[in-house]
Amino acid sequence: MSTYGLLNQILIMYSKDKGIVLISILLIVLLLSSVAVLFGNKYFLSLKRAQYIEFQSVSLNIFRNIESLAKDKIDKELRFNKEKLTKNNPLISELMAFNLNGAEIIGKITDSGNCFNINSIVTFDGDQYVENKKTTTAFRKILSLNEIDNNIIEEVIDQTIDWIDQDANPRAFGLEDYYYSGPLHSPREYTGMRLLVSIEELKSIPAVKKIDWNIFKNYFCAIPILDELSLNINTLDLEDAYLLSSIYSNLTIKDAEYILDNIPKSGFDDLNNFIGSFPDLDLKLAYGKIRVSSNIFEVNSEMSFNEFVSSSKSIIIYEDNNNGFIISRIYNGI
Ligand SMILES: [Ca+2]
Repeated sequence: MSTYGLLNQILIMYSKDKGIVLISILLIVLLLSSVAVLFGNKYFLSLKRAQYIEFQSVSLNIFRNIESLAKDKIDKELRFNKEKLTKNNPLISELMAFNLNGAEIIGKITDSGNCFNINSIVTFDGDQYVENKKTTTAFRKILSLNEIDNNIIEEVIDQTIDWIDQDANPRAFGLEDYYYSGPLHSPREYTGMRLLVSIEELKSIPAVKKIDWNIFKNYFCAIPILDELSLNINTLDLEDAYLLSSIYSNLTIKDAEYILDNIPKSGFDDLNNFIGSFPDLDLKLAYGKIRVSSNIFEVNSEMSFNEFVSSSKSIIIYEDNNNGFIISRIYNGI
């Protein structure tokens, strides 16, 4: 017998108490529908959670695959064309884009040899990290060009070196654990005592908070290797004039812009070719190395599916024997 038939019978049986029966039925219907809504929400939530967990594990797999695909491409490029890396090399100018069952995946390789590696602010003197004076000179210049006060620049230098070095002695304008683990700092923490793996780590240094973050975002990177400051001239853009100017004592922004505007499409072949192309400029005294190729790459991948978005960033470094190593890997959104 159908529900409707049953209801009809009840109504006939208790026709005298029609009102009461009707109200009871309405109440039951109300109760059942609220239970349904409750179950529905729970079901929807657990479905969402299951979807997210799947998205998370697919993302991780995809990122590993993009990373090894990127590594293959770089391996091949370095095997055949190690001497020079220019802006229009397909390795860095072309995206890797895929669509996988509705998920959009984009991978991009960039040259990490054309930014100011903050870790070059230190060098290793045998048993500890100490200031690299050539880099701090370049650092002073790039921040002065950005109109930062000298006092603040000295604070950023000393606090960054203190964050990396392994002693507990603060430099003249520096800060050590007594500050970071004390009541003035929140959350309480200890200094890194290691090289930075992400430029974002600078955000916890008090003097850095006094400076427009875009300056660090635009020119700096954190490659966790100990090496002097170096730039690949062939992949710099016109916006990198401050960066290029900073590593030469006598190079104005205008001079740097002139150089960047005149990089041949096929790039410079070597340092002499670069210096010889600008006989009127003083390119002798440099606070870092100018290179025409790179051995450090960043691989960025992004995956989006419905409202879920995740991304990853890996840094790959190549040593002289052409073996590539992943030296850092950061995930977002998963
Ligand atoms: Ca120190």
